[in-house]
Order: sequence, then C-alpha cells, then structure tokens
Amino acid sequence: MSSPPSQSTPSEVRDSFCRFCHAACAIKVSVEGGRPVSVIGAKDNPVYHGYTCAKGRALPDQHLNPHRLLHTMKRGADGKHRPIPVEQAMEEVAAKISQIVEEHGPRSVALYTGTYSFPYPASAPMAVAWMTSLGSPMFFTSATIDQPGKMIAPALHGRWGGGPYHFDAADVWMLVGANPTIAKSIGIPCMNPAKRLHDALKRGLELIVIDPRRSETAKVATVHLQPKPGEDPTILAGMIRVILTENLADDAFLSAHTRGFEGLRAAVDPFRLDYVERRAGVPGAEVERAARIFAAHRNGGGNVGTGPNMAARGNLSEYLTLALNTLVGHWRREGERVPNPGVLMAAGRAKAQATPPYPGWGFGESMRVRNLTNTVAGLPTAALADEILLPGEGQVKALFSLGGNPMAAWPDQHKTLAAMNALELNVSLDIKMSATARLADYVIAPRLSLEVPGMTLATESLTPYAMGYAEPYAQYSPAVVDPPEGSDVIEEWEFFYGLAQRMKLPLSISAAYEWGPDTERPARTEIDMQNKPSNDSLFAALTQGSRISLDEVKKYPEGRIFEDPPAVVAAGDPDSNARMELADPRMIAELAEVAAEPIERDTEFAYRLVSRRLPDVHNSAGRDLPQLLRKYSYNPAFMNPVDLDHLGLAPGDVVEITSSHASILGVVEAEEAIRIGVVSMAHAFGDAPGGDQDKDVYTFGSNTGRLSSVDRDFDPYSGIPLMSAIPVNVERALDSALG
Ligand SMILES: Nc1nc2c(c(=O)[nH]1)N[C@H]1C(S)=C(S)[C@@H](COP(=O)(O)OP(=O)(O)OC[C@H]3O[C@@H](n4cnc5c(=O)[nH]c(N)nc54)[C@H](O)[C@@H]3O)O[C@H]1N2
Ligand SMILES: Nc1nc2c(c(=O)[nH]1)N[C@H]1C(S)=C(S)[C@@H](COP(=O)(O)OP(=O)(O)OC[C@H]3O[C@@H](n4cnc5c(=O)[nH]c(N)nc54)[C@H](O)[C@@H]3O)O[C@H]1N2
Ligand code: SF4
Ligand SMILES: [Mo]
Repeated sequence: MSSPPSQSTPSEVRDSFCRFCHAACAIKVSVEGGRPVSVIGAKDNPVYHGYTCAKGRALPDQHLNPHRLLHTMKRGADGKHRPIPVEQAMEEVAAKISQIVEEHGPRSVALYTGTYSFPYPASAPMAVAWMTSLGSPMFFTSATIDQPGKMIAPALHGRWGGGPYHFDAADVWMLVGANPTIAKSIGIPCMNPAKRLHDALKRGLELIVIDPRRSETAKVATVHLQPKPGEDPTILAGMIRVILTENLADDAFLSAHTRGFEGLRAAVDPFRLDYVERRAGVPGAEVERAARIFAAHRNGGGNVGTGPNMAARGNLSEYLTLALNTLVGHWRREGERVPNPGVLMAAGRAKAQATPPYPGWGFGESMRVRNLTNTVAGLPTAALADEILLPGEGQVKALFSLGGNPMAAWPDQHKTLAAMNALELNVSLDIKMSATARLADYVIAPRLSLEVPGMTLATESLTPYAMGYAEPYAQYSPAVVDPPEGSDVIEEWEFFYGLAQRMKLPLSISAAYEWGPDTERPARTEIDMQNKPSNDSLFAALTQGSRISLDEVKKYPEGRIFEDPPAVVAAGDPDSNARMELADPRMIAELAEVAAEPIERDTEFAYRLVSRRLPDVHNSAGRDLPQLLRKYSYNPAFMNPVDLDHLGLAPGDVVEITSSHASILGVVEAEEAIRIGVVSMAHAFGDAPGGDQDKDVYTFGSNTGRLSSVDRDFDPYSGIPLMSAIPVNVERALDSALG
C-alpha cells in the first residue's frame, strides 16, 4: 500500500491532477485537517494553464459527499444492502467464485470495465491479470459501446507509421459527430480544447463540422454541415467523390503507399452532390466546399466521434474518414516533427511507411449469439447480457463491474435488467449505490482519486486519437488526502489482488500501452503474492521501457514537459511494399448497400433521437453532486422550437418517446441549434425499469439506452446497436404514464 500522506497543516496546498474525466487537468488542492476543501487549476502549468471545469472544482464535494460509499455493502436475503468489512467480502466472493468455476468453468466469470477504470492505472491491469490467471477470456470494456469503429476501421484500412498530424499546427480539421469543446474527447487534445480551438481559428485553421446539432464546436466552424442523423457515410462518400472528380487527391502519396483507388472511385460514384443533398438534407454546394477545403491543405486531419459510431454503420464512417485523410495525404512525412514522442510510454518510433491491414475480428473468444467474436476493440459488450441470459455451456454466472454502470450505460436496458437478475454473483466496484450497484450482491467501496497516487499514462495513451498530449508532458501525483475517518475503502486493484491471494492464483502484468507498430512489448512482471506490492512498484511495472523514467517524472509533482532532442519521422524502409487499403471489400459492400437503400426509411417514425454529452456530468457520474446540478438534474429531450410548436408542446412538458423497441419519458426543452426532426438527449440517466425513481423524470431523467435493441440494427463485428439516429415518435405523455 502507498504510504499515507502525512497529517496536513491547515490549508496546505498540494499538487495533483483531476481524474473526473480523461483530460487529467493539473490542479492545486487545498487541504485542511486532512480533508480536501477546494480545487483550482494550476495556473503555471505549461499545458493546462490553470484550466478546470466545474466537475474538477467539485472534487472535494465528491470526496466528502454524504452519499459516497465508505464501506463495502452486501445484499441480504431481504434485498437490503448492509455494510460488511471489505476483507470479509473478499473471503466470501473468492469462495463463491471458486464454487462457480468448479461447477461451470472459468468462462462463467465475466469482467466489465467502464469509465472509472481509466483514472486508476493499476485497476484494470490487475483485474485482467486475475481473470487471465482464473482462465476466463470474458473480459469486456465500454469500448465496444463507444467508438468501436475507431479500432476496426484502421484494421481494414491499415495505418500510417508516421502518425497523424497534430491539431495545434494543422491548417484544416474535420470533426464528424464529435463535440470536443464540451466532451474533451476525440478530435482536439483534451487539455482545455475550447482554448486550443480558439487559438487555432485565430491563426487561420479551417474547421469542418458534421453534426445534426449546431454544437458548441459547430458554432465556430468554417463549414457546418447539419444533416439528418445517420447520414455520415453518404456525406463522406460525397466528399470523396468531389475530391476524385476534381483531381484534388495526393497522387504521389497514393501511388507509393495505397492500393484500391479505382475500387473506391467506383464505390463513391452513386454519391453525386444532388443525391447527397436529397438524402442527407444538406446543401450539395456546402458538401463540395467542405471537400475542397479539406483537400486544400496537407497539414490537417479528420476525426469521428461517438455520434456516427453509435448511428448505423460506424465502421464505415470511420473508414471513409480514414480514406479521406489518406486521399489528401493528411499523414506526417519523413523529417516532419513528432510533437510528443512519449513520456511514460515507450519512445515512439515514427516511420514514413504504411502498415497493411490486419484482422479486425474473428479471433479469440466467440460469443454464443449473433456470430460475434472478439475484435480489435475488445469483446462485444452489447452481447454480454445475452451471454448471461442464454443457458448452456459457457453461460456467464458471475459479473464484476469495475468503475462501470451497466444498468445506466448498456444498450437495451430491459435486457440488462433481466441479465443482472439472472446472475448468481453480481459484484460492483463503485463509489455510490448506482443503478447497477443497487442490484449487486456486493458493492466494493473504493478509494477516490485524491486518496491514491496517480499518473498521466492513460491520458498519454490517447495521443494517437487526437485527444492526448500534444506535448511530451507527464505528471505523477502522490495521494493528497487520506480516506475519511472510519471508512473501510480499498483500491480496486487491491480487491482483485485479494481474490487472487485467497484463490492462490499467480498474477502478472505488463506495460499497459503500446505506442506504435514498431514498439516492442516489454516483458511481464510477476506480482509478489506474499507481500502486497505498492502502487509505485505497480506503476513502475506499467511504465517499463518508458522514454522518461517514472522516477524522473516524480521529481516534478506539478507536472512537466519533458523536452527531447526534436523527434522526427524516420524514413520508411526502402524494401517495404506495405500499402494501406482504400477499397476493403466489406466496406465497399456496405457502401453499395447504402447506395441501394431508399432515401426515405423508417417512415413510421417522424423523429431521430441522437446522443449528446452534457457539460456538468460524466456519463452517470456527477448526478449526485448538488454542486454540479446547476441547470438540470435530469437529461432534457432537446428539440427545435419548430417541432415543439408543431406538437403543441412547451418546454418542461413530459413526452413519451417511442422506438421500435421500447418507450421512455422525456422532459422537452427548446434548442434552436437542433435540426428540425431531431431529439437530442444525453445517456446514462434514469433508473432501472420498475425502480423507485423510474418515473421521476424531472429529477432523475430517463434512460435512452432502453430505446436500443441489441439484436436489431447491430454492427456485425462489434455488435454495437443503434444508439444514435434512432427512429422514434414523440407525443405528449398521458398522465397515467407518469405514475
Ligand atoms: N444510449 C447511449 N448509451 C451509451 C452512450 C451513449 O451516448 N448513448 N455512451 C456510451 C459510452 S461512450 C460509454 S464510455 C459508456 C459508459 O459506460 P459505463 O462506464 O458503464 O458507465 P458510467 O456511467 O460511466 O459508469 C461509471 C460508474 O463508475 C462509478 N464511479 C465514479 N467514480 C468512480 C471511482 O473513482 N471509482 C470507481 N470504482 N467507480 C467510480 C460511477 O458512480 C458509475 O456508476 O456508456 C455508453 N452508453
Ligand atoms: N461533460 C462530459 N464530457 C464527456 C462525457 C460526458 O458524459 N460528459 N462522456 C465522455 C465519453 S464516455 C466519451 S466517449 C466522449 C464522447 O465525446 P464526443 O464523441 O465528442 O461526444 P458528444 O459530445 O456527445 O458529441 C457527439 C456529437 O455527435 C452528434 N451526433 C449524434 N448523432 C450523430 C450522427 O448520426 N451523425 C453525426 N455527424 N453527428 C451525430 C451529437 O449531436 C453530438 O454533438 O465524451 C467524454 N466526455
Ligand atoms: S476537464 Fe476533466 S479533468 Fe479537467 S477539470 Fe474537468 S473533469 Fe477534471
Ligand atoms: Mo465513452
């Protein structure tokens, strides 16, 4: 265990970084009497320059929240949860798992890691090490219900060893269904992205945004295409067609490093501007303008966010965006600077050379439903509820949710509820009695971020996705406070270590992240199963082979840019004839299916419900902090005022939103920025079906995941179902529906 922080003097200020989201903002925490009392941004930090958002400033409230779990809870025969010592919980869970594995085999044990495994470097690696030692391959993450196309499309297209250009120096940028200004996620380095965007526009960046909502990011765009939801493949294919017919492609790059050009040209032929305009509902001339701007600068990039990944054909939207980048040569060339060669990760060896396509699925463990297999994005989480419900060899009987909330976040909430109720053992590691925790047999109460050491390795690992550090920056933070007095909390990794000790299972972990195709995998580290390791020794194992040693990073508790002799993209191997693929047959076939579809589909549904993020919450986290509920405690159903008028509704009215699968209640709110015919609503709100708070839409909101069906309109590889651009009808709710 880490050594506890020394007793603090009144109002001591300590350096740390926020872990409420993946942006890892550098903060100064004021500590009084051992308790965190306030958080401000670290003004002198060279990357964050003092930025924080309301969530970061609410960290003290989160730590001291009276609803925070300070003891492990066990559900009794009466269904009520009562505190038990965590050591006893580990004894009981270890014994129960041993029994389940004996009866049903190791595949009957599944692990799901969600959002809050990310901030704790050792938590997921230790949980996976335990699963591996147990012999279970059933390890799922939220990645396959997020942006699975982001991993699958590069497998079909291949990668460029020189890496993508960086936002901060780019001349053109495109964001397809991403809103980094609010989400601090895909598309712009997540350290104060609004300021980065402002600075970039000031120096002349041309920004293209494709979004059915004039989002905070779209508002400042050079071109904003505001289409019908779910029409991204059509628009992107239309843009490719413009680039090809106007000969705007980078021919030299294409002939040296790609194949499939003619196949792609034929496939996009049906996507003429007049067709794109009629189908996607955006002016053809604007699509043409966007394509010309995108092709006009070599130093640029395009990224896809959750919107298109959750609408139909997310892999295709990601693939066509990769193809667009490749066509116009948006890749770093030999001799160009690599702004971040890695700090806590191994030094990147960027090389001006293609990596050919590689298998994106069809390996590893197979699901027993829908012909799904393991993928480069991980096992299909949308199939996990079926794996729990479907009897037979391999049926999942025990589930561990690590920093995740299946009841709030998985698609098809009715099926998720049935699955939770079918489990023999349901264990949740959570800081509160979440919708999932309330159904769990054991809820393990963990330490919170300021009570544990941390390092920015995970944020650094996002660098290739245009959201990690644009500079070689890193920070290590010791624990800055002790857990509240009288609490019995442990770190998530200690729980899995404790199970392994009791079950006599050896554990080993390896450095957590790869940088590029050439990075060597460091050796695994065996964990001492007699003497519990320290966080620092685990962090050292996870950063083996890093460019800068963890010890060096620790010397600068306020965070630092670790400059390097300028790293540049090396020359490609002259013997290499590796090529990126512009015409993967599966993607070309999907594009042909798109072209063959009638323009008007699902005509019995008048609206399309799209996903979005709200500023003051992070998925289902933050909703229990009064400090963060400044505007809404629920998730409004935002609609264009024209639609509200048409339906005879006023802001605050309750509606019933019905998909082909289920219906939910929603409180409407007017937002002019939303395209007519679209309902924009955040996810992970609401209670479980039939839960105490299920009908209390004005306080808790409602769960949009309920509208999705995992066995209809799903991606054949990742299994992600329609979670955005969902056809729905909207009508005033009857009083009886409000319960
Ligand atoms: N319909 C629809 N569904 C979606 C999405 C959508 O846009 N629309 N988005 C999808 C996406 S992108 C994602 S990533 C998933 C998210 O899926 P999940 O990660 O499963 O969902 P979260 O709500 O983020 O769950 C986080 C849980 O961690 C708990 N927690 C908070 N802090 C800590 C901590 O410090 N330690 C521990 N152990 N637990 C903590 C919270 O209380 C919460 O219960 O949801 C997906 N589901
Ligand atoms: N404040 C806050 N920040 C968050 C989160 C949060 O809950 N709150 N969640 C975090 C998580 S888990 C993730 S994965 C990231 C996600 O980060 P982003 O992907 O940037 O997520 P959003 O902000 O929802 O932006 C998605 C945009 O897609 C648009 N959209 C919806 N459907 C379509 C479509 O069919 N086509 C197109 N072109 N656009 C569409 C929506 O209108 C929305 O503006 O954010 C992270 N950051
Ligand atoms: S942007 Fe993310 S990391 Fe930064 S203060 Fe807000 S929640 Fe914390
Ligand atoms: Mo996500």
